[in-house]
This record gives sequence, C-alpha cells and structure tokens, in this order.
Amino acid sequence: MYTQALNEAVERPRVVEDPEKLAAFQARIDAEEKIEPNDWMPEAYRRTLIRQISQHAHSEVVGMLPEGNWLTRAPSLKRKAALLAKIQDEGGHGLYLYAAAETLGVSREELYEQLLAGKAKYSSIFNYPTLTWADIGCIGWLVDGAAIMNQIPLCRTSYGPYARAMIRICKEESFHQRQGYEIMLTLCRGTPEQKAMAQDALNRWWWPALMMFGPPDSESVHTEQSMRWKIKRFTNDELRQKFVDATVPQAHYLGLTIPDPELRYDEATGHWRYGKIDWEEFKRVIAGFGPCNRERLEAKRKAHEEGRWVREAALAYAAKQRARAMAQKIAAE
Ligand code: FAQ
Repeated sequence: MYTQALNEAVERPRVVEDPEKLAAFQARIDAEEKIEPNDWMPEAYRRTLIRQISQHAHSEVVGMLPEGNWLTRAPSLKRKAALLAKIQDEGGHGLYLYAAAETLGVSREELYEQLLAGKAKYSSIFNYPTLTWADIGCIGWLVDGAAIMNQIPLCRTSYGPYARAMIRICKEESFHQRQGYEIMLTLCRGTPEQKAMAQDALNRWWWPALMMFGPPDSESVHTEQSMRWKIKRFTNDELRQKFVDATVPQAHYLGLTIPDPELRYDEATGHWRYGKIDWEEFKRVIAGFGPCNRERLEAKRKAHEEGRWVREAALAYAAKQRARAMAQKIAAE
C-alpha cells in the first residue's frame, strides 16, 4: 500500500531524446519561458510533472479528511463555516491540479485509480490523526504554512498550467494559514487548559510539518533534475529552513515552545538551527505504515463507491441532453 515509486499506468517506455531538441528545450527553460501543453518536451520532464502534480492533487483531496473529522464538532457556527469553506477549497485545489495533470496526456480517472489502489503517493502529513480542536489550528498554521512556503515558488514553475493553477491555490492557502493561526491565538489567550491543548497539538505536528518538505537534499532523488528544469526553484532543505525561520517567531508570539531542545538562533547566519528529523518515521509513513494511512485510503474508497451513482447520473443526464439537442437539430433541418 502507498509504496509505488511512480504511477505505473502513466509510466511510458524510456525514449532516447534528440540532443538538438533537448538543447533547445533547456534554452527555453533557461530563458524563463513557460512550457505549454502542445510544446515539445522531453518524456522525462512530462513524467516528472505528472508524478509531482498528481501527488500534489492527491494530497489536497486526502488532506480534506483529517479536517473533516472536526466539522461536526467545531466549537461555534463561525468556526464551522470557516472550516467547511477551507475544506471545500482543498477539494477545488485537487480539481485544478488534476486538470493541470490532464494537460500532460493522462486522465484524471487513471490518476485517481492509482490513489485508490494505494499505488500513488500523497503528502506524509495527512497520515496523522486530528485528536483535538487545536489540531485544526495547527493544520492551518503549520501544514498550510509549510504548503505555502513550498507552493509560492511553484507559481514560477516552468510548466504553464501548473504555475497558473498555483497562483490561485496560494491565495487561498494564505487565508487557510491565517484562520489556523487565529485559532491558535484564541486558544493561547484562553484558559490554561486551552493553552495546554495548543501546546500538545504543536508537539505532535511540528516534526511531521518539517517532513512535508521531503527528504534531505542529500537523499532527494529528483531535486537536481527538477531544479535544472525549473520545476522546483528551491531545494527541500532550503524551503524547510525558510519555514523554520518564519514559524519560530510565530510560536514565540503565541507563547508556545517548539518541541526541539536543540533549536537555537544562529547569530552568524540569521537562521534558526533545528535538531535531527526522524527520517525513519518519514520512511515508515510514506511506505504505508503511518498512524492513519489505512484509514485515509479506506475513506477515499468508500466515498468513491458512494459517489458512483452521482457520476452515473451526471453521465446519463449529459447523454440525454446531447440526444435532445441532436433530435432538435435534425427536426430543424
Ligand atoms: N510525503 O526526490 P524528492 C497541502 C517522496 S499540499 C510523501 O525530494 P520531489 C495543502 C517524493 O514524492 C501538500 N512523499 O521528490 C493542504 C519522491 O517519491 P517518488 C503537498 C514524499 O518531488 C493543506 C521521494 O519521496 N504538496 O498540504 C514527501 O523532488 C492543509 C523522493 O523525494 C505538494 O505536493 C512527503 N512529504 O520533492 C491540504 C507540493 N516528500 O515520487 C489540506 C508539490 C517527498 O520518487 C490541508 N510537490 N516524498 O516515489 C513538491 O514540491 C515536491 O514533490 C516535494 C518532493 C517537495 C514534496
């Protein structure tokens, strides 16, 4: 489950590319031109994008589940409305991203089947449980915060449809981050029990949030090539450091303690230095053995099955409309 290196169904035979075309392609990338769906592109560039964009889309739709857990228990109508809107946004992000992936010659159904079969990856972070209301604050503050740090540079990614999708997504993620931080602020200014709940959530989400940026650069198999193609603009470690630098002062403002005894400010570089990340835990989670991997995929499969009649009804309705339009056209001729 959840261990496949690359979506099997979208893997194409390795091709030997024409060196002249490759050089011209790289020159376009170097000149900061956007690559569009009908442009020539190396097969490996196309595969890399399908892999990254589909994993990203899957993350958005699986990411709806941990928050969905708190919809019926949000502490007020206002909180419930905001959470509902946020979760709907994530569904929309999935939609834009699947649509961007489709421009590369793969169908949304094919990609979704890969997810349901447990063969496609999605972000490790969504395999952790949401135990208290403070977890909803932490998801907005830290998970959306990490997502924005990673996604702002993707607005300048070299593939046009992905870059354009990311612009809208980032605007919405920014609202998500603020609603999460505001929940944390309210809890931290509340009763001692509420503040303790906020600290407990931070303790559980901090390290998984750092893992969202992917393995360290020394172990990242795709970074070098993706940077050359300007799909990625920063390495995993660079973005992780930016996130830590931005987030530590926010935790201090909340009066919370980052659960890292080795965290210290490095005057010489102006960066917050953090302790060792448990990469064994990361590997376990992406291999399918995180706390909620099984639950997440089961929920997605159940929703897909329960939505079957809606898809069938929509297709039947569209077919009926087409037949009617055709009959009217014939009658008019
Ligand atoms: N979890 O060589 P690299 C969100 C995999 S959206 C699982 O460094 P790359 C919104 C990686 O796929 C969050 N797997 O790979 C929201 C690769 O496996 P493969 C998602 C991970 O692609 C908020 C292998 O490890 N965001 O949160 C993870 O150059 C709140 C080697 O890694 C995106 O997808 C991980 N954390 O860099 C929704 C952003 N990290 O394919 C709801 C776009 C790495 O060879 C609520 N993606 N892996 O089998 C990216 O920027 C990149 O794909 C990285 C990984 C940076 C994630």
